[in-house]
Amino acid sequence: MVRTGIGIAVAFALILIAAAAFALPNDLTVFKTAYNPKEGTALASAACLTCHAKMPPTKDLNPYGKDFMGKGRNAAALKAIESLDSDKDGFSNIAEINAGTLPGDPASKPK
Ligand SMILES: [Ca+2]
Repeated sequence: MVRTGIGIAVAFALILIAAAAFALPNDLTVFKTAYNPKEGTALASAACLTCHAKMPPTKDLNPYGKDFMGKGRNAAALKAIESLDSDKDGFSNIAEINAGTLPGDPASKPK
C-alpha cells in the first residue's frame, strides 16, 4: 500500500517535471489559433520549430521565439511582433506567416 502511494507520487512528480522542462504545446496552440497555417506549407509542418531553434525543442529559441517570449508569450505577443522581421531576412513576421514560411528562420522566406 505504501509502495503504491510512493509510486503514484513519483509518477506525479515526473509528470510535473516533464511539463515544466519540455515544450509547452499551449504556445503552439496559441499560434495555430491565431494564424491557422495553411496545410502543406513549411510553417504548418514546423510545429515546435516555429519558435525553437532545434528538435527536440529545448530552451534555445530562434529569433521569432525570442521576440514572442519577450512580448509576453501570448496571443497579444503574436500581434505585437507581426510587423517585426525577427529573422532579418527582409520579410516581416506576418508576411512570412501569410506566405507559410518560418518567421524565425532566415533560410525560409517568401519567394
Ligand atoms: Ca523574416
